[in-house]
Amino acid sequence: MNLKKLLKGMAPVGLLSALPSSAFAAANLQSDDFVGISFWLISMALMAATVFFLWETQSVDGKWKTSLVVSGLVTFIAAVHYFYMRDVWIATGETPTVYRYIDWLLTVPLLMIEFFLILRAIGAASGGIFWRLLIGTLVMLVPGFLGEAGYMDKTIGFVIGMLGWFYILYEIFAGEAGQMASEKASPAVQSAYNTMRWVVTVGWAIYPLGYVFGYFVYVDDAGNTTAAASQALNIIYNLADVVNKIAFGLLIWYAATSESKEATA
Ligand SMILES: *C/C=C(C)/C=C/C=C(C)/C=C/C1=C(C)CCCC1(C)C
Repeated sequence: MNLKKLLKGMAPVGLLSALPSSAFAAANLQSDDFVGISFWLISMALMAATVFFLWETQSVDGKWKTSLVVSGLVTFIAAVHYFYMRDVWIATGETPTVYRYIDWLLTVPLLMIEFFLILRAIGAASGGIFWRLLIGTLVMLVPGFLGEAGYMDKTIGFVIGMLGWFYILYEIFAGEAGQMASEKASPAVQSAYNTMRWVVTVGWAIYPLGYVFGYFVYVDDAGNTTAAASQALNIIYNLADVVNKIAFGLLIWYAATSESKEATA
């Protein structure tokens, strides 16, 4: 590897090494705080995943490079938010709703770009698909935030958010996006597209599950949520991020490397 390449590879590493100083530990992590431990573990995993995805752009073919960069941006943005969320949780024991939704508001549209890139690799994806997916995203996330933050009835926010998600599912299974995918494409692109549908259906379903446990299941007789509610909410959202940000990126990486290997073999 030549020096220029090495320096290019080192840039993200340098950037990432500055990250931990942006979030000082406000309090000590307790050994029985499993939600706090999950925040800690996942913040590190997101950082490592970022370095990995950006580094690996060097060993895949052209059209996959952008996909891997987008995966790296998703894990990078999430890593920064996890530092802050981790601190809020450890210092106050409260759910870091605002940081969580700012993270989603940035990373979910990036995942939509990722889906769009896969679609474009399949055929001529129209810009309209991207905008429709983006609108679905906003209809899903904004009412979710309003519900969780207490600006809107929790049930209404949830129901509208579910409709946004169903619309996205409709678009990728039956809409223009869904129809395009059944046309000819390389096996690696086909498998990336199937992975994507699978992730949006099963992987994303974990989030509304977290909302249900956080606001509807662990409720006392007076109708207030209990301590178990915020623990369940955060641990479920955290696990969902491992699946939908790190594992999803790895699946894209797998499709990219298998196709790139085939091309050079
Ligand atoms: C990296 C972050 C991701 C992929 C976040 C995804 C978030 C969702 C799929 C959220 C979905 C929700 C509903 C479907 C109903 C309303 C409540 C939400 C916002 C949790």
